[in-house]
Amino acid sequence: MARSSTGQRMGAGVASAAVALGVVQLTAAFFPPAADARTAVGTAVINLTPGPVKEWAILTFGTADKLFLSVSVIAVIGVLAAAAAIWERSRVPAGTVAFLVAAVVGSIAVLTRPGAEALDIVPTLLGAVCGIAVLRLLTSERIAGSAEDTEAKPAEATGATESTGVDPGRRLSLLTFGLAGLGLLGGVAGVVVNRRLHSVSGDRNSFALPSAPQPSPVAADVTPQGVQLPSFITPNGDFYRIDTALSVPQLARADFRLRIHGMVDREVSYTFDDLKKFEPITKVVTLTCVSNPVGGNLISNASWTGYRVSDLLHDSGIHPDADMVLSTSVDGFTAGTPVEALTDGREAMLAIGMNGVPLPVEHGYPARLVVPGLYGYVSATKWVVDLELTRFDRVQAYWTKLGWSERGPIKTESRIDVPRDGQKVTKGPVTFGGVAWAQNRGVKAVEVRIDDGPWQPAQLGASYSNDTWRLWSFPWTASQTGFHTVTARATDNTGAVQTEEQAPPAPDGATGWPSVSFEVA
Ligand SMILES: Nc1nc2c(c(=O)[nH]1)N[C@H]1C(S)=C(S)[C@@H](COP(=O)(O)O)O[C@H]1N2
Ligand SMILES: [Mo]
Repeated sequence: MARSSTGQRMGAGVASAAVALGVVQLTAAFFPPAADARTAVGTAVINLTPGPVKEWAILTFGTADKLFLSVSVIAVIGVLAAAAAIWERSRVPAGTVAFLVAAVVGSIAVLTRPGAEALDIVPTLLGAVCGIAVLRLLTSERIAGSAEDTEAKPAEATGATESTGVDPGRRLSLLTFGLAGLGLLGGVAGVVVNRRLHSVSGDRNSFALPSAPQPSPVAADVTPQGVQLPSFITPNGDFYRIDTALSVPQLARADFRLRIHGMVDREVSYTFDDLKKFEPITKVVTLTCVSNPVGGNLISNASWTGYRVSDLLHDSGIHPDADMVLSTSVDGFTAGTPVEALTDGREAMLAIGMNGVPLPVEHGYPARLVVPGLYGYVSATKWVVDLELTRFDRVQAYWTKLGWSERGPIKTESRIDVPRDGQKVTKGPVTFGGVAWAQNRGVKAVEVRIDDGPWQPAQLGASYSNDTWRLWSFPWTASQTGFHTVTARATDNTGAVQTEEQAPPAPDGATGWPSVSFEVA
């Protein structure tokens, strides 16, 4: 029986897990995307994570939520591998069994990916085999047992040191570190090779957007003077990003098909080239995430180029009792959008361009939905490949299954950007400001209150359209030193005033007045 120390055992476990993961990642690069067990397992973890925990992760980490997930999953795997290795014995091979269980779990995760085929589990199985081999090697009596001997006795007393120059304990550590390093290297190489082989950035670079009639130009007076606010149009690099995609789907234009089916008279499937027969349009629309807390920044505004969804649906003959379009992305995300919101005058789009360039890959290249007035989770499907006409009482989309509302109209909201919470303001004149939004209804007014004072009208930047946010400013004279608060509330064009009642993002969007404390000095 091997008698290596607990520390050596844990090292062996971590090294074998590293080799297994490295082998999986490297071989998966040469398989279709579904074979990427890292993405498959990560996605399964996301899918199985309870809604409130997901919400917490998005609130806490924002766009870094995926990094957090990856680090947590790797940490958990490391701890499990270390524990399993401690119990690995020749008669009770607990570590080996743990690897086999992991291989089964990984294979199931891979096979549940959209478009997965049986062969896609080959990298996972290969990784498990290599992991078991390394675990067996590092815990074998021949290697680990002799290392134990040298730890028990002074080095000079064992012949090993004299014959090889390296004592077996040291040799075991070197071997463990070396194999762990190789595993890590394999993993990194796998990610890099995968990106090289599957990246659509070349496809994107060679795509020239169709020229669409330009929307009305953004007038200078949409931006209030005297205060530093977010730019009316958000540059692509600053646009918020939220999705469940652990690795950004790489869908080339040539592989793109948009299938329209379900409760229709005629099923259709458009290739990317087929889309050219529709009239391109450009529209400025502010996108908002339902997970945006009061005062949060999961909201951005862009000029989108694409086609009217109503044009795409026009010839399919929608059955009158269909009330939902279930849109599905190439990686299996779904959103349920009222048919009405896609066919009424708001001009919901299949967008292919963002601020004058092809959609950035992380924002849905080659095509996504943009629906004015609805939160992203019920409308803005990126990498979209399927539109099914159906009914709200028949199917539930991704987030609705997790307890979020089946319909997600954007609520009338405002945000204070200046001052920042805790900011020091010098006595005298100062201008505060922020943004307000009520997409598809439009913002009519913003009011501001200092401490418990009366509500005063803010100055509004010009309204661009009902589908875009509105920037506002509030010139004020700070006279009393000390701590103060500023609170804001918006009114939309239906006359509805932003509610004071505080609600969390779940299930249908946060509410409450934004309030910021500052100090006059
Ligand atoms: N394929 C896919 N599309 C998706 C999502 C997703 O997880 N997967 N998330 C939606 C959500 S919740 C939001 S708020 C918007 C965000 O779009 P953006 O990342 O371009 O800002 O995308 C929507 N489209
Ligand atoms: Mo969202």
